[in-house]
Amino acid sequence: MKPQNYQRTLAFLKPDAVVRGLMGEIITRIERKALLITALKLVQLTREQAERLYEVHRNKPFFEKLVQHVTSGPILAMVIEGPNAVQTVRNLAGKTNPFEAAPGTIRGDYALDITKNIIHASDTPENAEREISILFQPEEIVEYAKPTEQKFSFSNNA
Ligand code: 3AN
Repeated sequence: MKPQNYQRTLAFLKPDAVVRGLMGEIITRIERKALLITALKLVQLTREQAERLYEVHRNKPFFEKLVQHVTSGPILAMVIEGPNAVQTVRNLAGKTNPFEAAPGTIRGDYALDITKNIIHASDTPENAEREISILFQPEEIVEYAKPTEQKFSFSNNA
């Protein structure tokens, strides 16, 4: 049975991560955390998709640089599920600024540039649904469970 706090979130590896060959490394971290990847694909974002994804930052000075970066090459988009998936994936990602991101986090370990900071991860369940709908058709998301999750329920489902 799925715990009460079961969520899904949207994450994508930015082009810097893809071209540096870090996809496997980062997918491994997500899998090791026992999260469930229920959709995964390489996408060449259009400018329109990128602008929609980063809608809230439209008036920020870094917006154009950010859109240019995420459309500069493929991204690896994924839907990730699990208990508190939104916060859990953001914890794995680490702080936005790579100089503040703790060692052991994805950004803390692999990034030196705030634009090319390896990974995007939704910040709320509502934004996750909005962002998922920009990148995935419902039929691209697969419903399945790991054998361990079928047998045991999570104990911390407060
Ligand atoms: P996060 O990705 O950690 O949720 P947001 O949503 O504040 O951070 O920002 C979205 C993206 O915009 C970040 N991943 C980063 O690449 C870029 N960004 C955020 N703040 C800045 C900044 N002060 N200067 C340059 N780029 C920024």
